[in-house]
Amino acid sequence: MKAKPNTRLSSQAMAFVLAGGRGSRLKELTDRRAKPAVYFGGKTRIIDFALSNALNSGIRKMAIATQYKAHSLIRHMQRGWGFFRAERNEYLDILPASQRVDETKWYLGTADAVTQNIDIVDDYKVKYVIILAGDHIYKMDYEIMLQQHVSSGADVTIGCLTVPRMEATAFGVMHVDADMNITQFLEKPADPPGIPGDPDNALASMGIYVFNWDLLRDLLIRDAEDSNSSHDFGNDIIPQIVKNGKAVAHKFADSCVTAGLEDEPYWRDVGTIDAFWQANIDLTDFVPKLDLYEKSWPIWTYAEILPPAKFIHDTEGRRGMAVSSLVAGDCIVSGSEVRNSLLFTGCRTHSWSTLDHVVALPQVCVNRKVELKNCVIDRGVIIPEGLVVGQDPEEDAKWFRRTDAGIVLITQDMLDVRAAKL
Ligand code: ADQ
Ligand code: ADP
Repeated sequence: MKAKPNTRLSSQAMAFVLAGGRGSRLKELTDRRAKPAVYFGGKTRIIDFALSNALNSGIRKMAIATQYKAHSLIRHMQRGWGFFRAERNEYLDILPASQRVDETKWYLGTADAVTQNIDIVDDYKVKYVIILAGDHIYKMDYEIMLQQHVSSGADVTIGCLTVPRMEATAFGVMHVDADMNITQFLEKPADPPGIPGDPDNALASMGIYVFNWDLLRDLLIRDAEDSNSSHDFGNDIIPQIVKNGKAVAHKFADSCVTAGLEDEPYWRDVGTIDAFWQANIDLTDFVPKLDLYEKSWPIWTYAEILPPAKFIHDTEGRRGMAVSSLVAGDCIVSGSEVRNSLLFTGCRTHSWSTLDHVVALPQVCVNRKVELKNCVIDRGVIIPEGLVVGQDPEEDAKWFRRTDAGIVLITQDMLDVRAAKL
């Protein structure tokens, strides 16, 4: 009997992940690392979501274009994603902007990041390319989007979701007909058009695109020769296809993986301090909208083999406890109270301290008699004894970055400046 061929389209597709943007609205969290390398959810980094989606969808060929502050991202990829094997026809290439094509050019725009690596994509010998952003939190089965792309005969299929109209200024916004053909596409419009019949919402591009490689290759070569182009998908390539070809919208709701806890499709651009804090804190909900514990769609990451988290009474019998919180491995909570918070790997909290709605990135040390509320603390920060944050907005803003919503970002540099001035 003849074996059946693999009919999953993902076996003929590669994921090209764009991870080169700056993510400047995350302020000091992206001073030294690119946004996709920012930690999220207690153990993972933001890029793990797009890569795990690709892996879980059956894609075994991936390329990641990096540029801005790429060191911690590259290190993470090497440590956590090095299990792809060429002998199994699996590839994962990290593509830093390395001036391979032209010694004067970094990646100019998102499309240029692909153009500069055309020869590498050619070598993958795939029929479809799915372009992803490396900086969003969501679970999605790309195979379903690939199936729609092939059955509709589109030149490009664009992942889309519904967002409140006034938030759509940060997105590509589209109009579609009854068959989901995109009839209009506006990149980051100042006054986004609403959905007909639903004027308070807009249909926004997720920055996820499926192309047949042959077609995309031709478009990129033509775009590279166009001196008026900014060589960007959202600004140049997509509007051009909408005008001259067939662009089709794919509804995220059709392919999102919700784990059955909530029906609402979950997608977050954790691009600001407030959004980053909120999406992390949301994980402490009794029924979180994003379920990290669901086994059918695991989020893979690099994790060191470390001892378990430990909760101890201090020498005077003060309880070390955490409630409604996520506490990663190698944390020690000693004589302190942690509530509605996330402690990433390797944190320490000491006696008489309280943490309330705090996101502490790896290796944060909270010394004694500290009170922290509504904070994000960068990796490796040592919080000095007696520090109180979250009670006096003026004092918080004097030393730290306090957002309008009252979330306080604390970095070691800020604490060092404070220590030098006090
Ligand atoms: P933005 O998110 O503003 O809009 P952009 O800044 O181009 O798009 O970033 C997209 C992705 O590409 C990010 O992951 C970023 O890190 C990466 N990137 C940016 N510049 C790069 C470069 N030169 N080289 C390599 N990688 C780079 C896009 C679309 C919108 C859509 C939103 C959805 O243009 O239409 O609505 O994504 O978030
Ligand atoms: P991550 O926490 O994302 O793994 P790190 O914070 O360790 O990454 O570092 C990110 C990048 O910044 C690395 O290239 C590292 O060498 C550099 N770096 C870390 N701390 C400092 C510092 N105090 N001054 C300058 N560069 C630093």
